Amino acid sequence: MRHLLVRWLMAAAGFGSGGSLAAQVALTIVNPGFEANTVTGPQAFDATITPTGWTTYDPTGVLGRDYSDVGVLKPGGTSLYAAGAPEGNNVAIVFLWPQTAADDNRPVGLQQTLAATLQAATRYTFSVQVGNIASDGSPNYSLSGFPGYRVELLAGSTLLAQDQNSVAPADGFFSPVAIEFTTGGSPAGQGEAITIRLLNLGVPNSGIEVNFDDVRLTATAIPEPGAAAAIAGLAGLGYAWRRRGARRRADARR
Ligand SMILES: [Ca+2]
Repeated sequence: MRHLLVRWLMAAAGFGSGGSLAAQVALTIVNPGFEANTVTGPQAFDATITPTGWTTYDPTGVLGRDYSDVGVLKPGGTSLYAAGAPEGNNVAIVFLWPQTAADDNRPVGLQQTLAATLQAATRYTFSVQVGNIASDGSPNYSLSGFPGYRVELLAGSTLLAQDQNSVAPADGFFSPVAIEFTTGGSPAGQGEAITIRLLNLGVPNSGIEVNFDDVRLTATAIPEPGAAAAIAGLAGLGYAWRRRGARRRADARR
């Protein structure tokens, strides 16, 4: 009886029959770990690939000039990342070189617009691994240092949340980044498609390449305070009914 009552109340409050009060849902990201493309050949990377499911973000036209490009890296067995990829075999590349003064401090990277749209009263958790590639000893360019990163969460053209350089991975390592963002009752961008951006900031004289892997976004519906209180109250009522029924059965056995 109690379960039926709670289920009915949750349905009435808009949580779906039998649904969880605050179920976390993983929103679909195409190719979230950059495993969809195969890196072949003698080198560990392919800078001719735009990872499947992703498009370039390059508002100032930096990519394609000189060697600046995006691609896919398979670091296993190299000294670039001695521990390999954080997820699967591959990671994404955003490589900006050479950096002329005209290219400095221009964010460039990858973005993906999801099928999911921004919902009211929902907590979003966006996480990604950010990598600082180790030097490969090339005399022509140096991968040492780190040009800075920013990851952004948008709905339509509304910037919801971002993380810029909150972690500083050492050369040859990835660091996890997570952003939490909770919408109110009628958020800006509500109903618009969610976009994720992964950017190399192109800070001059401080490294060339940023790598990304294991991109995730989850959504958790936050119950309206009134609905949650009603459910808690009626669940308590159901409990009381069950207790009363148990007492009656106990009395009957006497
Ligand atoms: Ca991967």
